[in-house]
Amino acid sequence: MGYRVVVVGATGNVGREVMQVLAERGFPCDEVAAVASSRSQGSEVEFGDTGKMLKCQNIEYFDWNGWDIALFAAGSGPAKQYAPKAAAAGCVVIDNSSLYRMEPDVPLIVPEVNPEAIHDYSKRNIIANPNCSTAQLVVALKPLHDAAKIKRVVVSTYQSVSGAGKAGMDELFEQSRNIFVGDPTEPVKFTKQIAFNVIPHIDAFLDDGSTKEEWKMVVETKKILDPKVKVSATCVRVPVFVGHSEAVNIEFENEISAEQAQDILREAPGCMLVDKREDGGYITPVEAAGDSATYISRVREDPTVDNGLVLWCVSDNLRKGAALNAVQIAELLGRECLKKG
Ligand code: 11C
Repeated sequence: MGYRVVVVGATGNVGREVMQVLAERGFPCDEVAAVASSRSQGSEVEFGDTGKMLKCQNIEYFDWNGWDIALFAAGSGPAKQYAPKAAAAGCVVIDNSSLYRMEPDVPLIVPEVNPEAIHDYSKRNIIANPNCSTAQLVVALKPLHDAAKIKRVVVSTYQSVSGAGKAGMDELFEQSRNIFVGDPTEPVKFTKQIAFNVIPHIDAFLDDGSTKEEWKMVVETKKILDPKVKVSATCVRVPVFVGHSEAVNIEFENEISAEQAQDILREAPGCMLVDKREDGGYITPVEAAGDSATYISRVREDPTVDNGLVLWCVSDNLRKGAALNAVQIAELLGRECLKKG
């Protein structure tokens, strides 16, 4: 016996990936409903590569009763309006938006890092999925924190345009083509030209000069990993279609060598160490796209601080950063709390 699962935002970048990951991992679904806004009502989405087509239902009229789990990938607006309705009907919501992440009675979970938080799901029947750049960061940090206790992290991100949705991907494609054919177009989705450029700005500016994306990395890392860890983040959009990269500088309480860190990361859940210290012996986003792992390369000691390490971390932002992590939460919920059969 399996679960009755709803995918909300089924036609978007993350929603489609959720379908793919559910099918690929053989998540025990008795039934799957594709739900979206009225604009997508009636359009069809494929359940993974199974050939099974699902017709999108309009979220405004969807009856949540009798459904076990709803994976929301529709942004904060629909999450605000519909997640409480689903939750009240007994359907556990796993929400990919930032709306509920920092609410104290909503667990924010990366299963490799804080699986124990799953037991708090019943406080609101809502579980939050972290921001993509946070998810891959904490997967890499957790085993190192367990080994030598992290004091401070300084992270610079190189985030792909798919983090800004399909419109972001279309803008990079079209802008690149238009520049090549000598007919450049003005930016629409991004604030400056993204083709052949980098933009040190993701999400809204805050009063202290940081951006909301940077703030999310700080507060979410604390909530998931350890509130004592200090984080300084600079988030940058780069002209890459899929896959976020991060240069991470870590200061530890206790001694840890690069070799020890490599040994730990080689075995750590969700991590894949590719660190050959030679030409091409590291991972780039093009290679991580479509994959489930958080890749780690370029692990080395930082001689400018006591107990310091530097590393490079890359993951598919639509998978570990969103859809895969959400499905892993659903698997954890099934194993620990909503047992069937
Ligand atoms: C980006 N990280 O790359 C963002 C997308 O809070 O879930 C995801 C935003 C979020 O633009």
